[in-house]
Amino acid sequence: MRTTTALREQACQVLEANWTGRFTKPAPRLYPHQWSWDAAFIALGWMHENQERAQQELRHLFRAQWKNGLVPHIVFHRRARGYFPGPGVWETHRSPDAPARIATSGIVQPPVHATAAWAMYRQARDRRATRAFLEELFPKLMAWHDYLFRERDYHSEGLVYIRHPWESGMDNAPLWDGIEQRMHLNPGDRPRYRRVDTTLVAEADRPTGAEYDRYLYLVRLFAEAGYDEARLRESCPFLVEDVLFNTLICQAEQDLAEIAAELGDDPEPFRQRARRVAEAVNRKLWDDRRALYFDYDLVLDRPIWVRMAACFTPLFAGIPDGLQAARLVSHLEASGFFNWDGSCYSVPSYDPNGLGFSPVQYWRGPVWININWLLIEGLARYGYTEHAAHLGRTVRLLVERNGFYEYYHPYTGEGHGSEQFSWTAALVLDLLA
Ligand code: 2M8
Repeated sequence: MRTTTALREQACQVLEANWTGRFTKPAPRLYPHQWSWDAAFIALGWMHENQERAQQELRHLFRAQWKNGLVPHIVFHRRARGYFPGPGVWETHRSPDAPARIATSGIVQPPVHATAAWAMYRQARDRRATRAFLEELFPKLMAWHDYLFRERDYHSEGLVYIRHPWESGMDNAPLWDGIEQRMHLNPGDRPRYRRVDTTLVAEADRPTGAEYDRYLYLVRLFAEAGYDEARLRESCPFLVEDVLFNTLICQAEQDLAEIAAELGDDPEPFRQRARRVAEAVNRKLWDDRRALYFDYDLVLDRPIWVRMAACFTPLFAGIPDGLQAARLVSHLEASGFFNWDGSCYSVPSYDPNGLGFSPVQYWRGPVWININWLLIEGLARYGYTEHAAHLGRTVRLLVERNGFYEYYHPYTGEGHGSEQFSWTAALVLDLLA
């Protein structure tokens, strides 16, 4: 077993190697630009080593915020090549809201930013310097959350929707299989493109060609609609109220309330909005018979009964009551997601007994460190400290034995996807702190 100091040093080396001088790349070659939720997780790691870098990470992302408050899922790095789809595919100039001089994508990712900013402030040795940063970021975070509630709450019910699998952060999760099958593409609808990802990591670890066709089809739909949300809301074949996304906005609103209070503003509107999301998640996404939260397909107007590790994450935002939490934890243990005996590295991203489970294919089974981090925090929040500690040990074992990979085979622990993956390193730094 490596010492904690050695592990921390290695994690720092990963972040340092991926630091571009302006932001931290998620991975050395596979992801050469800045990604939105990666930036927040990465800031949670940097904050233990270098507050300036942590702040720079979020500053760089929010500099690319759209006029309507949207925080893009990718901020393109001018000098970087070798990623598909690049700025030309997104055509964000068709939107009056996109920044003129910064190339970005036109979709979002889960909102972890206020959570990262508040943690950075609490962690800071020099609170005065960090307070100035918090003051600078506060209006941008508000605009970001306002955008989500203004543009993405279809029924004004306190839940925000996503309109692309990439917006969930869990790109090829089995959650989307049904919707993607419904999206029948005629030959003329099939975009022509050449992927780069499969030249950099094993093809079997990545989404399929059929999935990429649909990802690109949706991007073209958005560009052709000029990114006009009112139009997209009515025409997009993919509209989902996602458990993970809504959990993270719920927690982010709670953290924004703390930030507001610290800056002398009224925290109550943010607390109210967080409560409203929590109530809506419990009302609409909680399945009492199955004791689990499920995504909701707004197009078919019905739940998506697919069991992902993400379905347990409302624990992170304090959404379930004590009884629901106890049932969730029993479910976690009984279902093959969580193993005390080490027969499987907990927690795989998707139900090991589920249809289409794969131990190597991206979001269809492998263990992801960010999902584990959310579950560790959530279990600890409800007093399940032994469970949280067990997951913490699993994460440590995975990186010690295999390195800082993007995701891991749940049975062998072998690393998959990209090596030197930034959020794995960053969240290990946070867990070791
Ligand atoms: C993955 O997604 C990108 C597209 O956004 C890709 O596959 O090219 C996902 O794992 C996503 O959650 C992550 O933010 C991104 C960068 O790490 O990679």
